[in-house]
Amino acid sequence: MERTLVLLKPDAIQRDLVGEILSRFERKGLKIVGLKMMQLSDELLNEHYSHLVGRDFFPEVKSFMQLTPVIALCLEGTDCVNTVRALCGVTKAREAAPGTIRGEFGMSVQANLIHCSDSLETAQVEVPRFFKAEELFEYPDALINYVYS
Ligand code: YYY
Ligand code: MG
Repeated sequence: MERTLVLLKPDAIQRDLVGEILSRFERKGLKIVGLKMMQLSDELLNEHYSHLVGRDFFPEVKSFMQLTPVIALCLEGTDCVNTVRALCGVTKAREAAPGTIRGEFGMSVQANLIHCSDSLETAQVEVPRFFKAEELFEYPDALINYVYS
């Protein structure tokens, strides 16, 4: 089973959308294996958004991500990385498909509610970047036969 990293960004927290977004992942059948609130440091953001360092909007993205703590989530499921990416919608929220998280709740590029890993390779770097091994859990999933059969 794959694992992927999700961050609920400061706009999701300020707009009281945490429960709504978590609930979407739960209802989809994805398993929460890690969950915590954290204030992101400059150092962590420089690593996490290393592909954006040098872009003119990077300082703004960084301060936006530090406006409040974020909620970090590790989700597990078959083909979980692509599934979560599809549930989130494209980066520019106002162009994201209806039904997706960004498509339903966002209008902005920067304030697009959520981060999720963009590939399996990225997820394998991002999950340990945000979660220590002891913060991730293995436990029986009572509904697994109903979700996947
Ligand atoms: O993976 P995703 O979040 O969909 O987009 P990225 O291209 O990795 O950019 C990360 C983050 O940066 C994006 O969610 C919003 C912000 N951003 C921005 O504010 N302005 C841009 N032109 C591009 C990205
Ligand atoms: Mg990205």
